[in-house]
Amino acid sequence: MKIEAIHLDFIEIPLKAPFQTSFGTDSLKTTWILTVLSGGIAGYAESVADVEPLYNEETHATVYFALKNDLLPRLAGLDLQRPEDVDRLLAPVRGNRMAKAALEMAIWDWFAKSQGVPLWQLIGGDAARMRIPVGVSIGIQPSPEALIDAAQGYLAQGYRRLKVKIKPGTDRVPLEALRRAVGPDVLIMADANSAYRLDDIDILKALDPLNLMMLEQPLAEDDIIDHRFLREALQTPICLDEAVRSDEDARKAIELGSCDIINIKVGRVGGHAVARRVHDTAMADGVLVWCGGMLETGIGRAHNLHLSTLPNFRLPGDTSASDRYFHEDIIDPPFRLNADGTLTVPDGPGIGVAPDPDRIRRFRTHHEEWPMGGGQWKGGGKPHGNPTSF
Ligand code: OSB
Ligand code: MG
Repeated sequence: MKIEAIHLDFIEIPLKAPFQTSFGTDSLKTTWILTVLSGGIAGYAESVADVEPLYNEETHATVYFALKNDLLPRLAGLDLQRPEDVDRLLAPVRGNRMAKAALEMAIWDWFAKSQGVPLWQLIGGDAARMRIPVGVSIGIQPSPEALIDAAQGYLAQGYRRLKVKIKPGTDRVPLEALRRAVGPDVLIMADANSAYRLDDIDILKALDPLNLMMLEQPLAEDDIIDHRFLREALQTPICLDEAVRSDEDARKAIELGSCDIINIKVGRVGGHAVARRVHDTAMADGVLVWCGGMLETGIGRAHNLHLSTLPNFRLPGDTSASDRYFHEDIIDPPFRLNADGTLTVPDGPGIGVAPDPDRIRRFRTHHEEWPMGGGQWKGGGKPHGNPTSF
C-alpha cells in the first residue's frame, strides 16, 4: 500500500460536562482526525494529544508538525506491506508517540479494510471477546456529594467499575464518602495523574483501608523508581499510565517491581504494534493490563475496543459509551453501553465505524489535505509550505 493522501480535520466537540483532572479542566474535546487514503480505501484514527502539554509533552501543534516534517517523509513513496512495518520505519524519530500512533492506527484500519476483516482479527484478538467490560473515569467533583451522585448514576447505567480522579487535598475524603455510599463490593480505583511526590506517602497510605482496586500513576509522569518504593509501602496495587511509553518501559517497570498493573493507551505508546508488545510483555510476567482512554471520539474508542480483544486485557477499561462524553459523537450511531456493562466491538471491516461527514463538517475548525502520490512529500524537520495556512 502506498499512501496517496492524508486528510487532517481538527475538530472541537463540547463535552457534556467539564472533565477535571489534577492537571486541568477540559470543557471541549479537541483532536486531529486523520484519514489515510489509498486505492479508494480510507483508514481513520485520531490523536490523543491535547491543547497544552499537561498530561505529557505532546500537543496538537507537535502532532501536526511531527506528522508533516518527520513521520510522513519516512513513509512517502514506500509500498507498505504490513501495518507492523510502520512502527519500525518511524522508530528513528524519538518520542512524538501520539503523532506516530495517529498515523500508525489509521494505517492499521486501512489494512484491515483492504483485507475485509475487522481490526481485532488483524491485531490477533480473541474472537470470544466481542463484548468488552468497561468502567467510567469520573473527573474531580466539587464535593463528595457530587461525586456520589455521579457515581450512582453511572452504576445505575451498568458501568462495572468507578475510576475517581484525585489530587492533593481532594483524595481521601471524597473516596471515603464514595466507598461508604456504594458499599464494599463496587470496584473503585483512583487516578492521580502524577500529582503526588514520594513525600506524600502518608496521604497515599491512608487510602489503603478503602480497598481500592489500584492507584493509577500517583508519582511523576516519567518515574518508575519512586513508584517502586511507594508500591513496597502500600497495600493498594500500583498501576502505571503516563510512565509506560513503550514495551521497553513496561519491561523495566516490571523488572524493578514498580507496578502491579499497566494502563495501556494505544495513543500514548505510539500505536497498535507497540501497544501489543506492551500487552505481551505484561502477560509474560503475569502483570494485568486494561485499556485506558483519553476522552476519544468514536474513532479512537473503536481502536481501543479492537485492541481490548487481546487476552491479557482482563480488567474493565476506560472505554465508556459515547454518551458519557458527548451529546453527539462524530460517529453515527454512537457507542452504547450494553445492560451488562460492556461495549460491543464493531464487526465491520477495519475499525467498523467511520466519521459522519456532516458531523465532521459541523465540528471541524480546520481542514488540510496533503497529497502524497508519487512520494513527493518533502519534510526533513524544517517548517515548510505556507506557515500562515495553519
Ligand atoms: O489519565 O487516564 C487518564 C483523560 C484525559 C487524560 C488522561 C486520562 C483521562 C481519563 C479519561 O482518565 C478516560 C476516558 O477516556 O474515559
Ligand atoms: Mg491515567
